[in-house]
Parts: sequence; structure tokens; C-alpha cells
Amino acid sequence: MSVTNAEIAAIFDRIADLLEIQDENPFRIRAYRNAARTVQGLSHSLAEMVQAGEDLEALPAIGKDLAAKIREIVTTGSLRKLKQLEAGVDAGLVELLQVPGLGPKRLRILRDYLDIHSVADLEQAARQGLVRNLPGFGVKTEQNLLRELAELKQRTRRYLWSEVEEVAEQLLEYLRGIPGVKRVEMAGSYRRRKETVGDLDVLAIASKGAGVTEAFTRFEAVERVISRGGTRSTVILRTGMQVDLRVVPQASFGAAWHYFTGSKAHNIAVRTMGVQRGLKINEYGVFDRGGRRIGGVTEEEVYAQVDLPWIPPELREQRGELEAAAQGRLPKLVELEDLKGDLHCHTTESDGKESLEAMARAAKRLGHRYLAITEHSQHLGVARGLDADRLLAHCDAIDALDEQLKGIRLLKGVEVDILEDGSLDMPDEVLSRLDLVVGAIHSAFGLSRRKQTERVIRAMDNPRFNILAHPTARLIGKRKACDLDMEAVMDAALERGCYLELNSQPLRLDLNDLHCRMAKERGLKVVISTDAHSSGQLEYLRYGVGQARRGWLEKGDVLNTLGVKALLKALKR
Ligand code: DGT
Ligand code: CA
Ligand code: CA
Repeated sequence: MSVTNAEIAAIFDRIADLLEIQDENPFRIRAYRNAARTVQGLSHSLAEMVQAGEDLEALPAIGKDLAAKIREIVTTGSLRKLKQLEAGVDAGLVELLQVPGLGPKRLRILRDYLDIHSVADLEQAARQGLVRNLPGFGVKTEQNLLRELAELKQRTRRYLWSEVEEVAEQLLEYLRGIPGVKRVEMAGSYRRRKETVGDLDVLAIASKGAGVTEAFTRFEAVERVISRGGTRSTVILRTGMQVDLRVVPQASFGAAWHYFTGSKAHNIAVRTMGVQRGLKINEYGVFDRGGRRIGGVTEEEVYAQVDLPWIPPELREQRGELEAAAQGRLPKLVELEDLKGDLHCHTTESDGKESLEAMARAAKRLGHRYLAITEHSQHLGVARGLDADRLLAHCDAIDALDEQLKGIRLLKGVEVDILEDGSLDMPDEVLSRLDLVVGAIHSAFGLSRRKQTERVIRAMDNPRFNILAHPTARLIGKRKACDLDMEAVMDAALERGCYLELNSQPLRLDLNDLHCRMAKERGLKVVISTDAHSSGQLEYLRYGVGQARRGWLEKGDVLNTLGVKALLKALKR
């Protein structure tokens, strides 16, 4: 199945919506709307027209520019222009567009009158009865919106990857233990290590009558069974998360694993490459013109049929991975074992839950060669942040323990607050006593892009500054990212010999995957740190590594793959 006309029309309509939210030129908006209508009404498949090389500009309302966009959608499964627009519009507003009854016009009114930028904002305003008085709204609309919002939350609930990890691993182990089950693997966004997962997709090979379906529906965490079949079953877990199980024959396993791993855009692009070679690629296998199966036992076979090497799941987002694979320049992605230490953690001295010694010994057990102790500074009162005297005393304690502990080097650091004016919440003389200075924003998250960017760059102007921790300060699903000109921040870091952190806390994962790639393209190394507040959290590095891999990072792109000597040298400014 290739891209349908309806999907193309939906993309054009969405672009029109986004342009309208941004108060763009009405003629441009109308051009997209007209194009959407034309595409929707066509009786023949645009994908086929593109593949046959037909002239799209002959269609009404389709000019050169839109024809090129249609070709891009058909061949890549997505449109860069749409992604750019989505990135430029408030993510909250984009989400609100999904609410039935909320078009761009109403969204603009909500934004302009009530400063509504998210589902949560709208819910609050509607509960308070503020929405009914807006022009074009009313009591009934307000009530409808509240109902739609409740349903939207139900529909779009996503789970942090880390929240899903345990049950996913348990389910794998459980199913692998069923007699007659030959193989069980996870697919979908979980396998691609997306920071959030909508549902779990499980694939199994089992001999007939192995009872894998029965066993699946009796899995301990299952709350109810939605459907039960020989090849496909669906359950809902107690957490509310859906899990799909597909039982496939061995001959199709690779094709099915590839298909259900996604992403959808990646699949469509691979399938299109198949079409160009006269092949049919679907979840059952790879088939030649005569309908003969010529591959599909393994994923490698699927890729090989379109002349590509196997592509790691984290890269399968249709962001250039197919081109890179074709040219033999796929990255060799960083692995957990490549990391030599952790450069951000807390102890009971500030808001950590365990002592300095417990943290240090745990890091040593993990095989770390170094651990930087980075307590909060005093501006963060809620975290019992340290003033200069307490930090200096803590440094002595770190040195004393470092003397005693063999096999791991303890580094003296701080997670200093970047104040609103970009100055650092600790005197320079104290900062110069440290091995490294990690700086972070913990206040004034809502500054304008210009002010926030200036603030961060000013902090990096301090020659003692080394690493910008959780750069956007977002909390997934809870607090949106600060408005930062990330390219400017990265360029400034590079010029000054500073680094950006990829914080591995599951709720942060900040930098995100696109930022990681942005850093890599500039030659700016990323630091993968845990920000651990307990010894168990020191193992969160695996989450950071997942995100880094989605961001195409290789060992050489990550600062803390260096040994301690090289690391300290790299931190010198
Ligand atoms: P999620 O669950 O929202 O976090 O994201 P995914 O990627 O796990 O998506 P899901 O569970 O809807 O489907 C699993 C995979 O199945 C998806 O990544 C690609 C494949 N797939 C699903 N629907 C389609 C489709 O309509 N066309 C193609 N080509 N692939 C699809
Ligand atoms: Ca899924
Ligand atoms: Ca699914």
C-alpha cells in the first residue's frame, strides 16, 4: 500500500491550518486548501501518477511547487515543509488542532483572548467558564469542548519508554518461556526507542497449537482482552496500555518485524524502493513480479532486496537513513558500553537520596572510571542548594573520598543555576576550584526566545562554564521546552569550548533526538549524563543512550566516552 490521496490531502489541509494559526498570507492558505480539495476529489491514485511519471501540474490547483510536494510525499511518506511548520508552531496549539470543533480560527481566538497554548490551558479555562463568553463560542460549545478534551486525553495517552520497559521485558521473558514458541520480539516505537510509546507491538513465531495466544491473554499484567485470534490478539494492561501480539510464520518473520517496527514513513519509503525494482514488499515478505517470495525470513533480507544494509531501528524515521544506508555512511551508533563515566549527579548534600559514598561506590560497581558530583547551588532553595562555603566543604569531602576509593575518579563539580540575567549562582573563585561546572536553568522558563538564548549564551561566556545541563528544561508531557535558538546556543558552545548535556532522566531526555543530530552536524560533542538522585538512577544512562542513538550519535560524538585524562583536557577552555 502506498500513500493514498486522502493522506496527501490531509497533509495539505494541515499545512493550511498551521499557516492560518500563524496569521499567514490568506492566498497561500487558500492555495493549500484548494489543492487539498483537488487531491481529495481525484479518481485516480496520485502515488501511481508519480510512479508513472505523469504530469501533476496538469491537475487543477496544482502548480510546480505543489507538484514537487506531492512527489516528496509519495516518495518519502512525509513532507519536510510540514515538519518545519509544526516545529515553528506551539506544540500545544498543534495538539489542540486535533480536537474536533477546533479549527485554526477558534484556536487563534482562544490564544489571543485567553492565552491558551495547550490542552491543559483550554481545559482549565473551559472549567472556569471563561470560554463561553468568547466571540463565536457559547455554553454549549464550551461543554462540547470539555467532552472532546476528555476523549482526546484517553485516545492520545502515551507512556514514557522507561515506564513501558519493565512490563515489555517481563512479557518477552514470559512468552519466550511458553513451550512451542520459537521466537518473540518487540517491534513498533518501543523497538525504535522513541521517548514515548503509544502501544506495544509484539511479534512471535510459534508452532501450531502452541497456545501462545492463550498464554498472552493470561499474562499477569493483562486487565482485559480486546480480541483473540490465531494470528492477532490485542489486550489492555492494567496501566491502560494496549499490547498487540501478532503470530507470524518463520518465512515472514523478517518482513513482519520490519513492517511492525516502522516507522510508517520509513516503511513506505522502503516499499517505494521495492516498487522501483518491480518488487512487492509487505508484512508477509518480499515478492517478485511473478508473486514468488524472494525474501522476508530476516530483516537483512528485506533491506538487501532494495540494495541496502540493515538499518538500526532507532534510525528508521525517514530522516535520511535510507540515503545514508545507500551511500554506505550509516553511523556506527554509540552503545552503553562506550560510556566511561557520568558527569551529573546529586547526593544528600543537596536533593539526592543517597550519600556521597553510596553514589561513588555504585558508580564504581557499574564500571565507571569517573563520576562528577554536581550539587545544586543555593538559588535552588527547594533542592537545599549549596552556598559557597558548603560547596567548598563538600569539595574537601569529595577529595577525601577520592583518595580512599581506588578504580574510580571522583570529580568536583556543581550544577549551578543560570540566573535570569545569565550570571551564575556561585562566585567565580569557587567555580575555579572545581573540575567542571555544569550550569542549568531552573527558573524563568518562559522568557522570549531572544532573551532565553542570550541568557544561556551569557552563562557560557563565563570561562569556567563547561556543560549546559538539560538545555531546554522540558519535562515530557508536563512542561514544554524553553524557547531557545538551539542552533545559536550550539554555535556559541562550540566557539567557547562548552558542551551540551543529554540528560538521561526519562522525563527529560533533553536534548532530544533532533538536537543530538544538530550537535553532531556541527561537530559539537554531547555529554550523556544521568542527573542521578539515587544510586539506582546511575543506570539511567541507558535511556540517554537510546535517545543519542535516535540522534545518530556515534562514540566519537559523545564526550564521556573519553578516559578521565582526555576528558579533563577536553573540558579545558
Ligand atoms: P506508537 O505505538 O504510536 O508509539 O507508534 P508505533 O510506531 O509503534 O505505531 P503503531 O503501533 O501504530 O504501529 C506499529 C508499526 O506498524 C508502525 O511503526 C508501522 C507499522 N504500521 C502501522 N500502520 C501502518 C500503515 O498504515 N502503513 C504502514 N506502512 N505501516 C504501518
Ligand atoms: Ca506501537
Ligand atoms: Ca500497535
